[in-house]
Amino acid sequence: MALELPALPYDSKALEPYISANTLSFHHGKHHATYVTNYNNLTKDTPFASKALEDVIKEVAGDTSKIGLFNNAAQVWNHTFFWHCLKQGGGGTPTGALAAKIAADFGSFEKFVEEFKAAAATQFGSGWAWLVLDGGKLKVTKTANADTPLAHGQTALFTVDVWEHAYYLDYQNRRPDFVSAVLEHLANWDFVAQNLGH
Ligand code: MN3
Repeated sequence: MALELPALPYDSKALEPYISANTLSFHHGKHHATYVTNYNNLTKDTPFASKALEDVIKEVAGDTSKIGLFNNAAQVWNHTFFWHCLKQGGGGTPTGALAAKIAADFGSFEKFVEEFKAAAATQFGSGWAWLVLDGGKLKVTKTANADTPLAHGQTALFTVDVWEHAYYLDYQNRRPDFVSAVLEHLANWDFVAQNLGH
C-alpha cells in the first residue's frame, strides 16, 4: 500500500516567527512530499510495498545496493518524527521523569542543550541532530544526510533537521540561530517524554 504524506500536526503558521509558513510549505509540502513519492516509486510492485516503513528502514540499512530506498525511507520517517518534535508555545525545560533522566545522563539540562547545539552546528553538510536512548542511556548524536537512529538500534527521542532546506529561507546561513530558536521556543518536550515511555 502506498504511503501518504502525513499532514502536519499543526497549522502551517503555528510555528511562526521561528519557522515560517513559507518554510513549512516547501519543507513539508515539497521536500517531505518528494521523499514519499520517491519511496512509493521505489517500493511499487516489490515485497517492500507491503512492509511497515520502520521495517524497510532497518532491513535495507547498510545495503549499498538499496541506498536510494534507504535514503528516501529514512527521510520520510525522520521528517514525520521532526514535525512532532515541534509545537507552538514549546521550548522551555522538560519536567518529570524526562527532566530527571536528562539531569542524570548529562549532568544538567544546560549541559544537554550545549551538547545538542554543538552536534547540530558541527554536522558538516546535510543531516540531523538527535537526542536518543541508547542502551538505557540518553545520548546526543548527529547523522549525515538521511541516516537515522533506527538504523543503529537506538530509540529516537528528539531531533532537529539541519539540512539547509530546514532553515535557509528564515535564517539563511545562521544554522545555530535556527537550532537555538527550536530549542527555546518550539521543542515539544511532551512528545519527547512520550518517546522515552513516561
Ligand atoms: Mn528536511
